[in-house]
Amino acid sequence: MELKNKRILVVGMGRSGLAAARFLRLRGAQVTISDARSAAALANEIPALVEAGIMVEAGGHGLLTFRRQDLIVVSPGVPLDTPELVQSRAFGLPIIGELELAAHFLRGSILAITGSNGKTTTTTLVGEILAASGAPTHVGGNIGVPVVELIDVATPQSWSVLEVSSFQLETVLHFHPQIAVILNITPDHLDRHGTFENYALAKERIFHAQTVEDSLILNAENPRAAACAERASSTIWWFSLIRPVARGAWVADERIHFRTAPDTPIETVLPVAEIPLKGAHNVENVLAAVCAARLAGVPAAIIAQVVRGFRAVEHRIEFVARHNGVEYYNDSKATNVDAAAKAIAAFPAGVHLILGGKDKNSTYSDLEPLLRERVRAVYTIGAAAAKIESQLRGILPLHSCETLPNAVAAASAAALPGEIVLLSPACSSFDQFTNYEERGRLFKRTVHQLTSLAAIGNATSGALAETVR
Ligand code: UMA
Repeated sequence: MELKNKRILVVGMGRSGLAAARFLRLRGAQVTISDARSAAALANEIPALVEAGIMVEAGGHGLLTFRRQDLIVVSPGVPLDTPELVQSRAFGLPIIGELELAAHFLRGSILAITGSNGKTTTTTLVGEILAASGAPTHVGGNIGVPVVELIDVATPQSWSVLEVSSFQLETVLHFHPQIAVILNITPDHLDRHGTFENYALAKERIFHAQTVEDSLILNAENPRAAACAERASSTIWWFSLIRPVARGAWVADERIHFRTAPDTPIETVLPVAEIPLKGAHNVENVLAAVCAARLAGVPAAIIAQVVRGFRAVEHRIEFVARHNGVEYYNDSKATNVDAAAKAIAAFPAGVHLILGGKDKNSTYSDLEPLLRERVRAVYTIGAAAAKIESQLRGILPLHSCETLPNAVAAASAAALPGEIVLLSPACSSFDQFTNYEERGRLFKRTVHQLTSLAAIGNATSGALAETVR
């Protein structure tokens, strides 16, 4: 792809757009970057962009700005039906995302992971396994490091382990992973994709450029992910939590096994009990990682060693504190109903659950069986609170808390020793926070403040008791 002197518009001045604009400018393109946010809101970004010779449009997207271009690079969070993009498409302008841009320049092998849930944990784990095997490894994508930033560090020998989202996949054409993983496809982002099928079709673009030489790893127990086998030209590998697979990884006799074909010897990788992560969904993530890493040539012993030492990624059922016998878990990354269901299922009973945020056209009543079985009460926050409460009324006690600190305080006051306070909101964070990380950090801070205040309270009353004596 020739970039020199090309007029290229980057839409969105977030992590992805800023990285794309800098990359394009360094390759000699005439770059404009446009963002809906005001110049004041972008005051930290604009001076460096101007200094680098990038033209900046802030406070909205001008139709003319979109007309005078050879190529448009759109950030993942910008919907493709944004009017300016619809118009540009009508004029025949090519519109791609940063992942597709990077795909033209990234050297070495690509191992890409998508799915509605588990992407970040699996990507991090696979990255750690490959690195432990001695392979030059770089991790990026939706996990937070724009893929264009890997272009300069990737070599023909290296692996780029990429977390890829439906938003990023929507615009790919040349993106060609040698190993692709679809962990699961369950409803998410319906506000953006409109229908579940559209969302699933965006996910399917992960194998669009694959051939029989490439591997596609699918979850045998997730119907929509498994259905991809019929639709891909790739060589299919499976993983299953409940039954042996012809080729791939599965659980039997409480242990993880792997084989390359039905008639090849079975390798036993490690006992399930040695996986230090909560929940059956995390066993699925490990199965996918085992399969991907074996296909990338890593011996089973190294995989087992890294899995044993792996800790929960921040904001994914992350243990925060134990106080008065109550355990607090931060699962802020659970931005859809299925992710929250998986987190609830990781605890047998006694859960005080904080739900809410920005709704994504989700159905919260899908949680009913799990709520009845394991959850004592729900504490709602954010813009989706009224919808959640209307769908869950009569199932269990509901407390409208509006804000996260209120919810933590209410849940902590109600929880008994042996019970759990879990933030697993089933919504995105954008109504009250910049992102799910900020929401998770506030949860942790609030829990720590609460527990340290209680500790100070205890110490003070202890000192008082001594004085009285
Ligand atoms: N913007 C516009 N016009 C619009 C919409 C947005 O100008 O119509 C601007 C916003 O004002 C903002 C910028 O676009 O300045 C934000 O762009 P973005 O939403 O694409 O966010 P980035 O900071 O570029 O981060 C993106 C991914 N964000 C999304 O997909 C929403 C990050 O994934 C990713 O880590 C990063 O690129 C690097 O690859 C986050 C995410 O929430 C974690 N992903 C979703 C998820 O996991 O569910 C898919």
